[in-house]
Amino acid sequence: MKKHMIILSVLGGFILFSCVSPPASSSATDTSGDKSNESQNSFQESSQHKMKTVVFSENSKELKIEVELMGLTDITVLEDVKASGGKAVRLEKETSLATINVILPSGSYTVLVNEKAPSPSQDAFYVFLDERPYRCYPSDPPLGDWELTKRTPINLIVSETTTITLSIQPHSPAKKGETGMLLDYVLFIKD
Ligand SMILES: [Ca+2]
Repeated sequence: MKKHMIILSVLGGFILFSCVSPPASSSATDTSGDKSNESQNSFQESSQHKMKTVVFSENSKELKIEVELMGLTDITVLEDVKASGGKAVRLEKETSLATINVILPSGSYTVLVNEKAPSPSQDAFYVFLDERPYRCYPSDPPLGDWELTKRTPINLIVSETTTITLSIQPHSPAKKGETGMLLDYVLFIKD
């Protein structure tokens, strides 16, 4: 009789355990589901951040991004003693592309590029802020030396901290630019 009780209570325990077990395991699944969502999100973030990211510090007045340190496709990096960091790049192919993510706190910004254009037919290129293209070029005719693209300042207003993708290409989908110019750095100035 005692044996039966033990067996019953063991069975009961087992049954109780089996009854409790499904919700327990399903709640465990839910939890792990949440966790896997979280890790998926952070994975998406980290895979997004495989592209280099720079941060415009809250208290800074400006951020200088060396073009040679951006993610580069079909671009040659050149030594240039007059360039910032001693290096610059040449946009030399139709497919040349430089990209980086920039985290900007709220504020209004002017964006300029330090450019050396050898001729008026090798001076216009595009800066994309996310998907939006801005045609940039230096003085006309270009100096043939380093100068900021002050003729084509890009004005940008950010209402809250935002990550934008900055990319540089010769052309925009709507209009052709040119190739053959040298680019040194992109300057974000907080207005
Ligand atoms: Ca540079």
